[in-house]
Amino acid sequence: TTRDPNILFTRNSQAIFFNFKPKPVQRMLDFDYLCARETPSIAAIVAAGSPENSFSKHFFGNEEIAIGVYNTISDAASARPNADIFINFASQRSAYDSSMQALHQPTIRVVAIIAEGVPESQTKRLIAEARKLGKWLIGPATVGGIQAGAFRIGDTAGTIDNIVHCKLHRPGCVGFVSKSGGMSNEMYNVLSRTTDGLFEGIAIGGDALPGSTLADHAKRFEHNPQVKIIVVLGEIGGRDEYSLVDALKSGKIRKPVVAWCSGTCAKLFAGDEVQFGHAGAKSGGEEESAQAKNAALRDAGAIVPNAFEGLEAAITDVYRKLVESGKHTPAPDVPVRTLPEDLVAAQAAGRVRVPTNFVTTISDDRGDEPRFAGKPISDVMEKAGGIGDIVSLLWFKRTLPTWATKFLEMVLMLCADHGPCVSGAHNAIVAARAGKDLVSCVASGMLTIGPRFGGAVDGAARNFLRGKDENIPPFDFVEQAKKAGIRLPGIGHRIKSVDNPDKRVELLIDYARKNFPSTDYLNYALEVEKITTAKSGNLILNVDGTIAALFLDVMKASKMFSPAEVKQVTSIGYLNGLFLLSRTIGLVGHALDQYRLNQPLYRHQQTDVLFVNEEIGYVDEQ
Ligand code: Q5B
Repeated sequence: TTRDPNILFTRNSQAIFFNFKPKPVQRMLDFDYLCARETPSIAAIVAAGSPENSFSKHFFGNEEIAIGVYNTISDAASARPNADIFINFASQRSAYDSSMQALHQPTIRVVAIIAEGVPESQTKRLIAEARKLGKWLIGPATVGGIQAGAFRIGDTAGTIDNIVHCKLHRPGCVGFVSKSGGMSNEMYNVLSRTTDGLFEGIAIGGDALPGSTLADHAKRFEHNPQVKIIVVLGEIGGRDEYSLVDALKSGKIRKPVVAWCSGTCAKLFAGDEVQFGHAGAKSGGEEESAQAKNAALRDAGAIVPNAFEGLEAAITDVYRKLVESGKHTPAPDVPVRTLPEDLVAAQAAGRVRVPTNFVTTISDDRGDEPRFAGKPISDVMEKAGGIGDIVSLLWFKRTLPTWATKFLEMVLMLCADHGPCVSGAHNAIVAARAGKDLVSCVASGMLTIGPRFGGAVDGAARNFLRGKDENIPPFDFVEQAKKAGIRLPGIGHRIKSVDNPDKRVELLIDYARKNFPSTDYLNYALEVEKITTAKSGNLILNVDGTIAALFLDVMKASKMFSPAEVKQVTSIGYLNGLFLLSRTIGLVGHALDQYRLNQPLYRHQQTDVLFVNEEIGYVDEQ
């Protein structure tokens, strides 16, 4: 950093970037890398509402770096006192407040305001404050500026290709100042062809009241020994160029100045009111015309061509004389570093191929509308009768017949809940009463779904498939499980029994009998039930077992599943998924119910626990 008021930037300058915009931040850091800067030019980012100690990841060449993100300008300035430039990407609504705050930070020397449309009354106050505090304002309504090989404000000078093409990665000898950011880019190109390149370029912005003027920057360049030629691009409107005329006439600027004011064509338009793109670029009195200003500059000693087309030749001529007279030794060309390309950009341009990390086959949201199993959802909605059709597409990737999707819907409806005492609901209730959020309560309930509770559907399907397909007599089927010490999945219930039948099971069986083309697996499961209920009344075919047997019947009767698919359906969790999906409805309901009832923390009764002291081998009663 430097305290010389004429030097705004160096290769070590760092900035605070206000109102986080990832692209210009990365563009600045990419420029730093091209210039082989040792430190990134952005020391801090200010983004209102950012949590304490947050940071943002960016590339500095090949390396990833973390730049601190601060909630307020003063936080950023105190954390990074070396950063003396404030780059303000605020909207025109908040540019004034943030710029004023930045001017009042003792560490900030330069404030660049990018926003267009800042009210002139606010700019006037900012200018007055900047003058009082001895600080520099660049803008508003500017792309910013660039010091070749040292520091770039935001998007100045465009793409990396353009920067390299214009040799902006290393300093030349031209100090350039312009109102227009767009024309600056054009001039960087001209300067790279006609001279050894730019030293520093500032776009002061197109407003009628710029924070700093063409003359302000030309005078700075006069005091900078690295600048040998000053090039100025003014335009119609305003009187800024006359300060430059005064500086030339009074001898405050002695270096060669090549200048041009654009907008000479305004006189060709009928009438006297012509407004160009910039707010300040409008015809006023004769003195504000481009012709008058060009004449005054020429008269004051600036080299002013007869037309914009002559600017390039004028610069070439001045530069050649400077070199020939030995007053300037052309800056050597510096090999430019190659900026690593972003993977996404390289991939989009087809320069690299990258293997994907994920594969999906069930849905796609990339087009005009999402597709479920290849079908546009508008089509699905037109044809689907209910949620069973959606499950059919997203789980089974096919359109099951209506009798089967209706069966799926019955399962989802019938198993949605089974009271507060079952494992899942109980867990959800206890979690809700412990103050947990909805997702945690539902997850806590779901986690109980397993081989004993609700998650016996897949196991039951595998067993009934084997028993039926291998023609194992139901008696043997039960005996084999007994010998192996296995409880048959899908058989048995805590409270339901032969005398207290499960209505859900009855309804499912009734539906299947009426609507399924065949129910071979259900018939086999019911034969098994005859054997188990003969042992004990509660060893009924339970809801899990019924769903399992009937889904086997769906697969067989629909003729839409190969034997390998049947095996897969019964082995990777499809059928337990039906219970999970359905019971989630009840679990959400239970958690919400507890919140609604404002129930206190649950603690289980100690009297309901048998405390056993295993070490001394007796039951410890108190
Ligand atoms: N025994 C469900 O048992 C339960 C036997 C068996 C052969 C069996 C038990 C079981 C398999 C898993 C299963 C899904 C733990 C159930 C569901 C959703 C729910 C829940 C709800 C809802 C119940 C007494 C005697 C013992 C055992 C023998 C028991 N089951 N033998 N195969 N399957 N089933 N789960 O009443 O000789 O005395 O030693 O594990 O299908 O989860 O509403 O509650 O919607 O939320 O505790 O419907 O059947 O019987 O353990 O006292 O056993 O029967 O070997 O014989 P219990 P236990 P022994 S539906």
